[in-house]
Amino acid sequence: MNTMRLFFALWPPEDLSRALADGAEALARRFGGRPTRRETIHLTLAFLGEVDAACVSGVIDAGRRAYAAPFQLVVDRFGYWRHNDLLWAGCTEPAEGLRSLVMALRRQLRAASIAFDAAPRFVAHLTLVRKARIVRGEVDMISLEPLRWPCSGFVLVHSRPAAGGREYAVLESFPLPAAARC
Ligand code: 2AM
Repeated sequence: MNTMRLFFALWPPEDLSRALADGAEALARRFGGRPTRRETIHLTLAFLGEVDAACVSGVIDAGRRAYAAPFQLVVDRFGYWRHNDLLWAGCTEPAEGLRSLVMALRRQLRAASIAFDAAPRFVAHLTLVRKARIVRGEVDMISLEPLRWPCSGFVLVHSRPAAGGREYAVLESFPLPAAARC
């Protein structure tokens, strides 16, 4: 079977990804680990994993049916997961609009019988450094100047192996219509 590794994501505008990439490099200098490259910084909405290439059009249709209104995120904090040494940026106040979008996507994927990784508690995060080494509580001491992110669309991404890691290609973009009802 010919498969493609897919996920739905919010892709930050360049000014935001640049600020986050600068932050990632500074954090990696301080705590070690591998900073995320600017062009790959994103916020995953739903991770599908390996999908039969013949089913991709069904995935795109599910994305098109996932209606939600545009919203704004404020990226204003760092977080750290010890189980996978992942240092990330996220939001103190997760936007209701983001939750609605994730729920709408999950509904449409389930309705189309498309499998995805559905953690019971969705934690919105942008991975900044992998394999970082941080002492407990240390991450709460690092401040992040709030970054405002107006979100007016999301994307379906194809993750492919590449020299030195993975590369991401946007397969399809989905605008969030201003008149959408949640
Ligand atoms: P991460 O940054 O926390 O590793 C592409 O791999 C994207 O999908 C990443 O943002 C990754 O999150 C996310 N993702 C979610 N669940 C995943 C899984 N089970 N395996 C790999 N990536 C996953």
